[in-house]
Amino acid sequence: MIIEAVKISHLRMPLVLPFETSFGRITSRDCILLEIFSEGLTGYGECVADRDPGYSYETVNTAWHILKDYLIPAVLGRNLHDADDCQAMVANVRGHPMAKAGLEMALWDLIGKAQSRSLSSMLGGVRTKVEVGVSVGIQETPQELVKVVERYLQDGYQRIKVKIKPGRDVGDVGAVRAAFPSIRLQVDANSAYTLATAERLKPLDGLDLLLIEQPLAEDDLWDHHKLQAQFATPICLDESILSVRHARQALEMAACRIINIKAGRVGGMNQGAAIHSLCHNKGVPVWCGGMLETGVGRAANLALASLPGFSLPGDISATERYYQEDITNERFQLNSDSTINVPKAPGLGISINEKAVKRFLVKAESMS
Ligand code: SMG
Ligand code: MG
Repeated sequence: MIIEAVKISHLRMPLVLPFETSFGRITSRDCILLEIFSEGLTGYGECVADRDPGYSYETVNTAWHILKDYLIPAVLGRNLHDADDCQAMVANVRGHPMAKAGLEMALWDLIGKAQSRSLSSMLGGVRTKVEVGVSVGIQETPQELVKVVERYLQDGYQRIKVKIKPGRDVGDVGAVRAAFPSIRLQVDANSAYTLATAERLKPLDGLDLLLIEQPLAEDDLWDHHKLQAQFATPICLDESILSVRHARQALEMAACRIINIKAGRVGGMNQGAAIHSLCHNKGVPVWCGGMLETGVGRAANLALASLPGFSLPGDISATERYYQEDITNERFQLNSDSTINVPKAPGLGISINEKAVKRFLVKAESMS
């Protein structure tokens, strides 16, 4: 399909509740909505880079620059048959995986619409609904955290992830475990510890956690290897895994036993699916991470999580957990068994609420 035009829109959407991690607190979420136009069809994509470089070095502004000055010019007017073509055309740009993944997502949507196939079926998905959990930010006090967790359990979430940071770790997680002895529970430190300070996390090993996510720095596979050797609980890597190669090396050096897959972090669905296959072949569990996506990225995450090796619940919650008003007409609901349905319609299977896009718009630019 010849790419005739591409539009990028920087959006800022208020969150239902503030979200606090070890690197900061946000009350709204920025993203870039991509639209690519070909043969009378529009493909939508979401670039998940946030306003600040807290989770990764990419921000909505670096992604804007890379998309506008490099990635979009690389595909405009060219004939693309699939995501492999897209990946080949942007391969000269080093890094910036979130910018690349946003563009690739829009292409998947476009091609799915042209071929009348859902993203899930194009990727080789095997599930019509996927198990999900909720990621709970750091609260004022451990008691407040227990209350918030209780509310999510009442909503029907059967897996809880608690964000931790130095000083707000063992006490918080211990309080949640004491209140709910049998729930599926895991923690995420977003790189807030060193090998030395992670010593204090040792009591987590007694709390029957599914996993400890990204305790150490993102560029520190080796110390994760040393830490994993000290813990019975599996370490799961998120920020450290930016490619299939990183995933293979992390597994070879036993730096983790589980991998969180986010298409945005690894440069696209193609690489996300490839990391899934690598892990599936080795019997290593994977799950789908989240970046507080709008309905656009949420649809893509559900399709990715429908692949057979996604054996742990994803950070994919219902729309109402994040946004009162979303930019998709479709709202994703939690089923009573803590699952969300995988979209069936062609491409991402979503349609855009243009009024909402206008309301949240910071700036837009079209290129043809
Ligand atoms: O989408 O439910 C969601 C958020 C899940 O905790 C979540 N994401 O490190 O896994 C992670 C964080 C990254 C985003 S923090 C703003
Ligand atoms: Mg994480």
